[in-house]
Amino acid sequence: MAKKSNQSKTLPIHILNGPNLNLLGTREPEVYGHTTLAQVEKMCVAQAASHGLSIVFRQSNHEGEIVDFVQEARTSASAMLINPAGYGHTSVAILDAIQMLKIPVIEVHLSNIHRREPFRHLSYVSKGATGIVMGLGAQGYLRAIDAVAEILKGSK
Ligand code: CA2
Repeated sequence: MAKKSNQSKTLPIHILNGPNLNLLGTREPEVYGHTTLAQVEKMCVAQAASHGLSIVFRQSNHEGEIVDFVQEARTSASAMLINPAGYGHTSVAILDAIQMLKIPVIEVHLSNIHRREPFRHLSYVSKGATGIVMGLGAQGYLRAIDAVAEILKGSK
């Protein structure tokens, strides 16, 4: 009979994407690039696997659903990446949910929100984030996964 391993498997990294990101790659490529969200997901799966990690990748256009996803991460994720999209600039509810997490949280933005319109300069989510990656396009998700892998390695 196969021996039971006492090595516990790391929980997946949850990657949450906010409103309109389902349309990524189809409009405003000069701001957000040509990569679709499905392609970003594939890239994230590969990057996480290179660190021996797995991901759960989600997108929602609904604030309450994103709050539900964040709450779910409390017990089923080792870390969370979140591109809150427009809700980053408005949602105290998403910030409140993030502040209940005890895992690393990396906020990701494709664009550098500080080079854009003043109303994008404030992100409520930033107050609850361990770290922030912005302005690197889809590559930013991969760098955020690298950061999380490093943090999780250090906490083992
Ligand atoms: O740069 C980012 O990642 C943003 O989170 C993207 C949000 C924007 O409201 C934030 O200020 C910065 C917008 C996501 C909209 O997604 C689109 C996808 C395809 C085409 C146009 C927009």
